[in-house]
Amino acid sequence: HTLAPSSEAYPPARPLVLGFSQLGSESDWREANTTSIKEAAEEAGIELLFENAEQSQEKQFEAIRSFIDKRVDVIAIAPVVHSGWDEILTEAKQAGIPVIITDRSIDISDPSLYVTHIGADLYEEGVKAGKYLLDKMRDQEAPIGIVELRGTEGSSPSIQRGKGFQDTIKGYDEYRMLDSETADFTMEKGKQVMKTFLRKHGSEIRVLFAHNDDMALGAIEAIEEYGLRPGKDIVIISVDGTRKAFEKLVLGKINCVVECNPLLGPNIMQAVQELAAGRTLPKRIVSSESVFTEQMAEKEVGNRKY
Ligand code: GYE
Repeated sequence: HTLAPSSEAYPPARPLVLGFSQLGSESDWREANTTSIKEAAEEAGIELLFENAEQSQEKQFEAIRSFIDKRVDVIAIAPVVHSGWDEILTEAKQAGIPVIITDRSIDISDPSLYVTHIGADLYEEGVKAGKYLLDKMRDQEAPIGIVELRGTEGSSPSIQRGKGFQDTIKGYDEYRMLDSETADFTMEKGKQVMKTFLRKHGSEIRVLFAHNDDMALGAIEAIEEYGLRPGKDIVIISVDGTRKAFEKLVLGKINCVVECNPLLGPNIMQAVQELAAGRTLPKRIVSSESVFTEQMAEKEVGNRKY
């Protein structure tokens, strides 16, 4: 897709208009992502139409249709779930509006329905979590019971982090997945679901893999209320790398945080401008990320930007 650069002066005389469909505001990661997008748009002089879908794909469809009606220059979508995007993206394509997919990935039969996907390698994050676990528990006695707090059902971070983790530990017989439930990426549900895990499995639980920090923070409360020590009696691994999770890492209540960078605003605005200038973008733009353990936490906690 291009925005007909030859028939229009570049930079264009009017500001570019970006319609952004944000999936929700379920976590600290998401808040940081939204702030980054708003600030970067402002900085780049891009007019931003921003809609929050509160975790509803239906609401995302409505937002995207309103962007099409307003004939925005570019549409960007942080998609709540993995599937079901063919029809709405076809509508955008027919209207001649290029679509950027950001953060979560989508499962689509025709890849020409979007120009690029900007975001982290979510499968790799699950692999990193699994590798940390193998390392950490190397000399521990079997069986090692694991519980998993999954993200939003049908969302790509939940599917891919879960799969990356499973693929990494499979073949090691000492590990046993005791339970795996969705807690929708929120702190409140993380606490609630962890409570039921503890009620069902008690001290058999040696490891918690939480698909994001907010759920891990909720689970920590549940574990303490149950009378166990998070990070000691139960090893905790989570994903994102928010400041609040880092504070728990410093205290040894979380053992490992796999970083997922929400600060995608500048990348997205750059992509919008390049599309407007008629350039072709790479189909995939991956952000680079680290893994942090308790030992590294003290040094890093002051540097966290989200
Ligand atoms: O990990 C979680 C958020 O899609 C990668 O969504 C994102 C995830 C992030 O709610 O905290």
